[in-house]
Amino acid sequence: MSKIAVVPGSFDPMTNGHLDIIKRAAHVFGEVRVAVLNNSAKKPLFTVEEREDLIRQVTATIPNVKVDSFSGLLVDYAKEANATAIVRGLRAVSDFEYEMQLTSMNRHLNEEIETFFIMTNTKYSFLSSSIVKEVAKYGGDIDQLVPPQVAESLKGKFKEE
Ligand code: COD
Repeated sequence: MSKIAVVPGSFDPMTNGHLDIIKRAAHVFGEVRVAVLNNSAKKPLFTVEEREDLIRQVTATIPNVKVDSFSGLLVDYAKEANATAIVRGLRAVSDFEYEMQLTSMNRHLNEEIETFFIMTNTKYSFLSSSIVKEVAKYGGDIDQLVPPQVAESLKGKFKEE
């Protein structure tokens, strides 16, 4: 039976670092569910629908990647999706503490779902959605940092302001 893995995140918006992790996960697992967190407490730049749509466009050529959103607990979403794994990306040692906390809590909530970590390609290790948004806001060049569809949407968002 092919194994399903969830790649969860805020993806506000997706960067080339996220894409790198999704592609690597898709090489290893039978199916990858990219799951966008729908969190009403946060004020994202892109709506959940916009974020899902962008990820769908960018991953359209990877047949075993599906895009979805979730609210509530990640482990509940993973169980519902019949996933046995959660995949997270690691950029640097600074990510480790938060990831360890998240993994331990998820394990406490559901022992059967295992978390796997994939090291990012070093050329994306400095990338985060917030840094990309800041650069885009002030008109900096983001074309090497995000997929073309995301770059276009980001430029559109900041033109609106
Ligand atoms: N290179 C490689 N990986 C990267 C890069 C990069 N440049 N940038 C980000 N990543 C990785 C991150 O490490 C992460 O694995 C993934 O990409 C998504 O990143 P983000 O920043 O979009 O997503 P987060 O960290 O905000 O996601 C947090 C969750 C949504 C997973 C978390 O808040 C959650 O599970 N919420 C649901 C509530 C819940 O279950 N809570 C209990 C557990 S604490």
